Amino acid sequence: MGKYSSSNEAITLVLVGRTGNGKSATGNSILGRKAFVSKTRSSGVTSVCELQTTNMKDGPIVNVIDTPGLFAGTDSAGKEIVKCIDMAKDGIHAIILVYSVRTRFSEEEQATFLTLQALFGHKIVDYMIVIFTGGDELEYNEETLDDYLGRECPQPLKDILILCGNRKVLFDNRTQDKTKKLGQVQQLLNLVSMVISDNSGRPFTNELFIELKDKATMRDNQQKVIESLKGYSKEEISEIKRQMQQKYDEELNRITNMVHVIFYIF
Ligand SMILES: Nc1nc2c(ncn2[C@@H]2O[C@H](COP(=O)(O)OP(=O)(O)OP(=O)(O)O)[C@@H](O)[C@H]2O)c(=O)[nH]1
Ligand SMILES: [Mg+2]
Repeated sequence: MGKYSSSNEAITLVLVGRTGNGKSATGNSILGRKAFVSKTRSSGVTSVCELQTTNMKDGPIVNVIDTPGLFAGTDSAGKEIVKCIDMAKDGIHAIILVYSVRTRFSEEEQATFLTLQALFGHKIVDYMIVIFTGGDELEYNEETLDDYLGRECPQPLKDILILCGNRKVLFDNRTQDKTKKLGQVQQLLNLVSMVISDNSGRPFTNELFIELKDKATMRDNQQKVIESLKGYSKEEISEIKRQMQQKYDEELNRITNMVHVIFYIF
């Protein structure tokens, strides 16, 4: 297997998409185990971002961040996005847009894509890969992904695929066939590897990212300084710590509100 990133660090992938499209199921297929809860339900199953890690056989360490259906205009959307950025300590190597061949591409999904661009800038498309879930249904109908897209691809989805450099994979998250399971993950990893090399090994970052990371680093450094302070009582140290945490939380709230506002404009 090829080299994935310049320093062979872990690769971080984030799964985004409408609720019920199969983000958690796809995360489990990538990890090769049932790490995320995936269920048939009319309302959202995953409610908070979650990170799980696997060490691919003969391959890289892969972090997978599963997200809730962030873009349904929920109150917690801003908070979850900030949390997701915070979780991706070393940046995000690829963003996986999860669509399903079992449901029609919706206006909400188009809006989600535009929101991601508004929030993170146009360059974010260079990090995107599209996964279509429901490969079993297409197989049942003896169709390929290209057949499906040939008859069922509205213009906005066509545009998204073009912007994403046509990087797309069909996933069947229900299959028991080991070869098929490995094959689809390998196809994804090949695209991830391509994305990483096209981006010169640099994970995604932008001002919002940098600002958040700086704040977290500052807080961690401050905490270390306090712990090494001499001549203060336990109570005084804990009061200083509390004030610092409060300041950090206020900053985080400010950023979270900003993200939230952008979400509501769209
Ligand atoms: N037939 C079929 N069903 C799938 C596939 N992938 C996911 N599903 C089903 O779709 C339903 C929703 O899957 P989830 O993984 O929970 O979807 P999600 O996007 O994580 O949903 P939220 O957490 O609510 O945002 C479950 O019943 C899955 O079994 C697939 O490839 N084929
Ligand atoms: Mg889920």
